[in-house]
Amino acid sequence: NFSVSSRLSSGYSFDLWDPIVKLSETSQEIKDTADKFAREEIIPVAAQYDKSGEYPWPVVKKAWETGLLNTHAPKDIGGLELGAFDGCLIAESLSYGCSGMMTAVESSGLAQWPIILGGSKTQQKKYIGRLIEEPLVAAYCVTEPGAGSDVAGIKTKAVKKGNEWILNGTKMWITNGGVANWYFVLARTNPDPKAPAGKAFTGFIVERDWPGVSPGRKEWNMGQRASNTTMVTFEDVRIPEENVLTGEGAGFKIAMETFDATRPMVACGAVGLAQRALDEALKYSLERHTFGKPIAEHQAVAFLIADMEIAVETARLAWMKAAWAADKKLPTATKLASIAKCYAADIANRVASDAVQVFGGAGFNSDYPVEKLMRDAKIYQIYEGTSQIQRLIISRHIFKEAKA
Ligand code: CS8
Ligand code: FAD
Repeated sequence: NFSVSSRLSSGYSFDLWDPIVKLSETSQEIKDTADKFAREEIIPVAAQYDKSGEYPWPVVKKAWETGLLNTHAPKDIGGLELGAFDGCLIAESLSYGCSGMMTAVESSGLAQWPIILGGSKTQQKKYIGRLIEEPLVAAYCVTEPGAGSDVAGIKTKAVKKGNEWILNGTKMWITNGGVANWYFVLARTNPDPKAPAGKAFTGFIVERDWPGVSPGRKEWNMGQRASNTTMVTFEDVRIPEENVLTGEGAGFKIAMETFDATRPMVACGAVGLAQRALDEALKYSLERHTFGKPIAEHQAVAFLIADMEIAVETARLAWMKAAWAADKKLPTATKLASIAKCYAADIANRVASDAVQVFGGAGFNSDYPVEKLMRDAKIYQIYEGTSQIQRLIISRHIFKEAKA
């Protein structure tokens, strides 16, 4: 019962931006492929996966065959080495189809970024190469039951014994936790509580099949139910030295740098969802009649839709600037990523809620598409750093710039 929006089928976005942003031929091709995938492979099954909560393996496998997975993998290990901008084009389209499926796909990308940024060629070939060769996914394990926003507060620890590290701890809310082939895991390796965060943590690559690795049950979340969220427990897991990223103590910075590339991705996911909510509301407003005319002709409804359009356009510009800064490795990339993520998350929530309003009673019902969009939107203000944490990062940067 998801309808294909006329704006998606007619190329809903980039034509409007031509005076500002002319996509390269390759980027346009990437976007067209992702749009087609969303239209043909995701939209028809999104409601079904939302209801069942099953992991959408057939869709993930098809996305892998189509080349929409692992797109940031370096060229010398067989990847496309797409930058953040092109990755965002894909994520926005996938999220337009279903943000839960986008999260399932892009979380595997999130797990690969620490290895792209801090991994050796051998590690990249072995672990990212595996994902290129087979339709498998990975997961990024930082958050714990006791610490999410405060990454430096995590308790999972790894202790060196000979040529190995022994890992113990529990990670929580891990996307792809139950379906991943391997995990990026951040653990404390310096027990001294006074050690600075930038030196106290180490990043490891941990295989799902190693003894002591146990994913928990799938969590039943408010929205994005096609994605898989679980606890993952590590009990005396033996990690060979060759699976350490960069070196002892480098983990916190790798984990943070990763977000510079992936927060624009989360922002564009929120924009894809908001665009979908807007398109659905627009269509409904032209069809539904009250007081003898389409509700679109009531100014209160028309202005609601105008505000949605303003919101989507501006949030899209925010992710574009952030992704561009990430690709250019500009010093402002971290701040811009947080601005885009924070702004787009708030926009997605407002637009989805307004779309429900445009639908009236039907908006509150799961036979119509906007109820799912409203449930799916909430997580954008929470994962990859809450909206409060984005404001914390932005304010820290502003004051640092002011004092410089
Ligand atoms: O704790 C940090 C933070 O970012 N918290 C939020 C946590 C978060 O975002 N978690 C997300 C988990 S993953 C997830 O949710 C996936 S959802 C599914 C995927 C969906 C895909 C579509 C903080 C609050 C920003 C910082 O914490 P502090 O403890 O205050 O540390 P700092 O003093 O700021 O920094 C310590 C050192 O690290 C360096 N640093 C910080 N940020 C960066 C970046 N790049 C490089 N290095 C960084 N961005 C900092 O410079 C410090 O190093 P020094 O050498 O000491 O100067
Ligand atoms: P807390 O840190 O306990 O925060 C609780 C509240 O306090 C929030 O409103 C927060 O904004 C506020 N708060 C905390 N500190 C401050 C402060 N200093 N100033 C102002 N307000 C503050 N993590 C991963 O590592 N990998 C994943 O793949 C992953 N996927 C996720 C998928 C889902 C569906 C969910 C729900 C979470 C996922 N997470 C993942 C975890 C996610 O990143 C955290 O939930 C998030 O960072 C917040 O941490 P928390 O839940 O511990 O909240």
